[in-house]
Amino acid sequence: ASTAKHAEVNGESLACPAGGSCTKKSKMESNKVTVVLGAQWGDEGKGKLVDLLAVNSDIVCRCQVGPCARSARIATTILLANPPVKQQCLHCCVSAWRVRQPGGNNAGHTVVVEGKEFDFHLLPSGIINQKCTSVIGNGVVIHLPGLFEELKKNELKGMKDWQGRLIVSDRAHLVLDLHQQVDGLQEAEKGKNSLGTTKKGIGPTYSSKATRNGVRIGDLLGDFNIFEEKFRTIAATYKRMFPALEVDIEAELEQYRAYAARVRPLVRDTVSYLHRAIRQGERVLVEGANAAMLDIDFGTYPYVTSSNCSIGGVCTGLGLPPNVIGDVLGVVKAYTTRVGDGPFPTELNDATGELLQTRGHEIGVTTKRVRRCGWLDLVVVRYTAMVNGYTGICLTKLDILDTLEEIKIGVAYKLNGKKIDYFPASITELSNVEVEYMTLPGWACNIEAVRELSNLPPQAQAYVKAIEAYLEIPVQYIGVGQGRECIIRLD
Ligand code: 2SA
Ligand code: GDP
Ligand code: MG
Repeated sequence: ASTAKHAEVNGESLACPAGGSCTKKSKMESNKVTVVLGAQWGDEGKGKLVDLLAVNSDIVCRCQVGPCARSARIATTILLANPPVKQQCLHCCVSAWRVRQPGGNNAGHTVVVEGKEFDFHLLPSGIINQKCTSVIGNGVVIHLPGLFEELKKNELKGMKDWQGRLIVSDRAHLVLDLHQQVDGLQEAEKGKNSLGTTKKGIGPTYSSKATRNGVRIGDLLGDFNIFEEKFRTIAATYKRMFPALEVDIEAELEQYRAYAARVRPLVRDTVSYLHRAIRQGERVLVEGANAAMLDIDFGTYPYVTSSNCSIGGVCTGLGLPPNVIGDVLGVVKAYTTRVGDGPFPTELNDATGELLQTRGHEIGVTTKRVRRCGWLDLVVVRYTAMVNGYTGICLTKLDILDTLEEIKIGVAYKLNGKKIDYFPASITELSNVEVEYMTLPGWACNIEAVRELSNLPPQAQAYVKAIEAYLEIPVQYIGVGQGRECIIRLD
């Protein structure tokens, strides 16, 4: 009888809006979304975990990423934009002030299935699972030639029946070829201060978005005259800034007419699609791109990408409210890598760094650049855990450490001889920190075939436990090899 008092909208019960003692949840709130995020500088092995979790998912989404919904900083922003309102629960009559929450192809994720390697840049890694629908959300910037190329390439490798299983947001912004050229020109202009971008046009496209000059998929599918006008404006603006820019406007527009027809069947409003799916009980998985240390707000700015690749980006990049987010899995490589420029406190410019690079095949999926390698830096992971609120950790590539006699983990930073209790925002400070390490013995044997934690050598178990103890977050998965099957699951 008590639950009957709950408000109902479209037959859906609402949770106690005042945070009272009612336990009844809305259908949205009771079906939580699982999120996979990179906890370091990217390439932690998110694609492999997503592929694994996709087996129990109906929908896999790419969001590209916005500020952390759980941080005080965002709470303040939300508060200013949305003054609290007093709400009373229709059931328990408790009243309370509540805040209404508002709601690229640079990344490369590799998935190895039965020895075949698939690499995804724009497509969610879950696309190889034929039971899954893949969603490219509004927060992603899309280079249409790249998208169709990626579909074709993976189709040739055996990816099947993607038509009807791929949905693209009409709000996603387009990366134009000229954005990619501008990316290269900007990097060249910066000379020795270049950022080491992928030159995929990510920064210039997000710039167009932020200055409200961008073109969205919806523009392409609407009145082509308006799209054309917007296109010409972007081209003219960038041409003024970079006279060396070469754009054949007429040819580009012709090309986009053709892409409009190709992409049209895939496009819809992904916000209402996802909300309907969640209410209907479909299991949604979100695959974060890049990683928290490349986040434009929380990463090593300016050596970052141009979007928010932390938890907040899941909300802004898909139109999902924070209260539907359930598990947040932080993917942590058992050592650290970084591609591109910028500070890297635990970097190893020695034989051990080379060993990690070669054993780990640390080469960029998108640009084929050699990734810089170093020891696991838990100061970094603890910081990104604050931002992302990981409920669990997936530790990857533990097998790459198999041959080491001893292994170090960065556990604290010192500046001017004093330990610091914050993660430096300043690049100069971060470049000057002295890292304090914990040293653990290696296990010196092959762990690729291990599937139970208890069968790992004691030294490897100790390594995992040390990470868990430091972060105070459970390690739920351990990657011991590249293949889909090479994983230890911990309950
Ligand atoms: P951008 O192109 O403007 O986003 O580059 C800005 C910085 O972000 C880094 N970045 C990446 N770091 C790791 N992995 C990425 N994806 C590819 C991969 C990278 C590749 O999976 O290996 O193939 O080189 C990625 N994308 C961007 C970039 O290095 C800059 O530091
Ligand atoms: P992502 O961007 O986070 O998806 O990672 P990438 O695909 O760019 O890079 C991770 C690489 O490590 C890929 O080649 C994966 O196939 C590989 N990988 C993932 N997990 C493991 C693991 O546990 N062991 C080994 N040896 N390779 C792994
Ligand atoms: Mg990658």
